[in-house]
Amino acid sequence: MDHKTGWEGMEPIKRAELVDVDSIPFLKNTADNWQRLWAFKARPNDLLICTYPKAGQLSPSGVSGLEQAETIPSPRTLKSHLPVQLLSPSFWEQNCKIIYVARNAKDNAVSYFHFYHMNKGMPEPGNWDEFLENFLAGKLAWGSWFDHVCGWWEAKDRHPILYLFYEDMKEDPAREIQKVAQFLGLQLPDPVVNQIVQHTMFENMKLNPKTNYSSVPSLVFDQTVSPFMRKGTVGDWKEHFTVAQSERFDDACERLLGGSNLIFRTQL
Ligand code: PPS
Repeated sequence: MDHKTGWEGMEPIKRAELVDVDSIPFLKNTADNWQRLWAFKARPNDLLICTYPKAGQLSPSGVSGLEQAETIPSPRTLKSHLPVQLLSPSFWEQNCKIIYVARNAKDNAVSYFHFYHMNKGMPEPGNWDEFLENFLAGKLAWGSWFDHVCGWWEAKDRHPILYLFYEDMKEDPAREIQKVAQFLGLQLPDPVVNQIVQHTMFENMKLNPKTNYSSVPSLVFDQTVSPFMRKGTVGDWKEHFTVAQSERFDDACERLLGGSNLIFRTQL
């Protein structure tokens, strides 16, 4: 069978530059499409899954890409990395349900660094130390992790937002799936929950071509550099951070998250 992927004859791609929208750095493509993104029409029964990049959206079936999103039938599951203040107002007007997933800064930064390397459409990552400085300064694509997790945390008191943590999902996936079900007004029998747990296990998603991004050509995602489904653990940061880097992150977390009651676990 002759499968067309749409990637045939593709030229090597150039690493993107970052362009600010409202002082937040975005990939140039996203910034160029800003008017359309902002004007995006949500539907009341849309479910939106939001994360800072590499927090484990666990939802590769969610749609990214404006054209696709506009044409698919309801009820839609959409995903976004937008900081809360830049989400299209239509989602608030339609009172859409939103699930936010946050991951601790250290593991998130490690994952993002590997992704910057393997995704040839991202800007140059620089070395590990430079990358961490950019992470702390909010100079990576999609802006500051701190502002992102805090902004959505505050928004959850005003909107139907279920705020979940990657670490909780790893600790007890069935419990977190039940939280999602309850939020969506669904009653899931235990066998169904167990099936979801199986399907969403890191090891199974890594093998599943629908979730491991193996269909994306290596000119874009070079999975020999780092697989998209890389490690899927809590605490991998210990393999990458020096003591000094770890202390710098701890200080930043205390300073920038201190005012909220937002608490992250960096190990289980
Ligand atoms: S993206 O590109 O922002 O949409 O990436 P995202 O899927 O949000 O995050 C990728 C990281 O999440 C890990 N991941 C998982 N961990 C545990 N279980 C499951 N099922 C799972 N699916 C994705 C993925 O491995 C990336 O983290 P790292 O630490 O790099 O492994």
